[in-house]
Amino acid sequence: MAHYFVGDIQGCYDELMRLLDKVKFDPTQDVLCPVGDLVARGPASEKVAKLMLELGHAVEPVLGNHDLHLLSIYAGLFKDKKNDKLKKLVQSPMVSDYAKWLRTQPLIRYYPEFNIIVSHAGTHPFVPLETQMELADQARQKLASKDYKIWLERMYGNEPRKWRSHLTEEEAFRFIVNTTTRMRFIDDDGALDFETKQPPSQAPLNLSPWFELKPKTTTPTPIHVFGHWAALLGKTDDSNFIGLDTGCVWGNKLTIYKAETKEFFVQQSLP
Ligand SMILES: [Mn+2]
Repeated sequence: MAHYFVGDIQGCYDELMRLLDKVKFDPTQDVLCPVGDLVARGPASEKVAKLMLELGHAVEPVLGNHDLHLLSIYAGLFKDKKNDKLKKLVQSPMVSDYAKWLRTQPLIRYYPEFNIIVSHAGTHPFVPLETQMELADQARQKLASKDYKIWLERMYGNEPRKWRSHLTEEEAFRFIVNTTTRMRFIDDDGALDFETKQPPSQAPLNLSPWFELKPKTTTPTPIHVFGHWAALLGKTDDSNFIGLDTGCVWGNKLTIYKAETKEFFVQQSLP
């Protein structure tokens, strides 16, 4: 049995299948752990969605911003934009099953056997991990509930940028969704920044990539596995932060990390 963490698939079905072949993925024994953004922007989101439903217990994803956005489109809050390339999936008869499955998936997973924490964008270095895991679990329950449309509507917006213990339920929900699915840069005060689009080397001086800020705690932090930031091409300069979004949908690569052996496997984007 092996755990295969895979970067942002974004509808790149053929590349995913080649990689699964390469690692000899066996759904009766192994687990595929996508780091979010399973669909959108790529050529075959509907095939990826179908595969996820077929894999059943052999797949353990966390939600990314595009996965949440698909749920909002499915819920009728938005029309799918041409760039999203979600039309086939949204019109497919299995979309209701896929949305139902997606709604029960978490924002954060923790694998104690590897001391690995997984989320799509990352976790906030200044907020205790236990707090974030609790908030993420509350968010999962909201999205799995019959009130999920209300919570999807409340999800949109950049505020609050900073964590405080007296946020309202809605503010806390938005904070944990934004942190785990959209975060890239954080300022010196710990406020999330969503405006900066530059790579880390060209970012304003008061901003740092979330994984470069040291947590205000003495307990050792787990190994973080994340996606979302294709411009990094997986590079964090810190082996405790494993970036798996290597930009397959942008013509680069899809990456798998096998936790048992700490090996990386890559598949070049197909023409
Ligand atoms: Mn993303």
